[in-house]
Amino acid sequence: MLTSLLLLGLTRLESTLSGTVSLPNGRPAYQAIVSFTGSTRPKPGGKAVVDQKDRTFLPHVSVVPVGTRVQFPNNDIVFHNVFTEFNSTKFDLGNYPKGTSRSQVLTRPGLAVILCSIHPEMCAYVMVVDTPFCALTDKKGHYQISGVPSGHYKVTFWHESGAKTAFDTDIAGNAPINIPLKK
Ligand SMILES: [Cu+2]
Repeated sequence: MLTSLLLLGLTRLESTLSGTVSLPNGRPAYQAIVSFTGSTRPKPGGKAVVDQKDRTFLPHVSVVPVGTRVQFPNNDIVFHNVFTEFNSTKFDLGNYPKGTSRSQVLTRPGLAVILCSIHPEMCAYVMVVDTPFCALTDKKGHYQISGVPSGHYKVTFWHESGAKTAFDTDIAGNAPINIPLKK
C-alpha cells in the first residue's frame, strides 16, 4: 500500500510551490497575485464570490481561473451596481437591491477592475488567469500552491500598487520561489 502510494507520487511528480513576494521597497507584498501558467488548463465551471457590504467589495483582490462564474451578491442596505471594462468586453450587471445577486462568467485572461456606478469609491480587482495554479499572498507576502505537475511555466506576479513581474521557469520540485516585484 505504502509502496503504491509512493509510486503514484513519483509518477505524477507534483510539486508544492511556495515563496515570498516583496515590494520594490522591500516590504512583504500583501494580496499579490501569483500564477503559474503551463500546459494544464483550468477545469470549467469554477465559482467565486465578490460580496458587497458596507459599500465595499469583499474580497478587494481575487484571482480566478478562466471560465469562473463570479457572483456579486448585494448584502448591503443600499442598491449597488457592478460594471467593468474587461479586455474590451464590457459588462454591466445593472442596479440591484439588498438580498439579490447577479453574476458574470469571466472567459478571458486579464485584469477585471470591478466598479459600482452608484459608489465611485467602490473598487475590486479580479485577475483572470489561464491556469488552475494561482494564489494570493498573505500579510507576510507568502503564497503556496500545491499539486503543480513538473513542466515549463510562465510565472506572473501582480500587485495593485502597480508592481509586477513575469518570467519563465521549469518546475520539478518543491524549491521555494521568492520574487522581488519591480515597478
Ligand atoms: Cu455600490
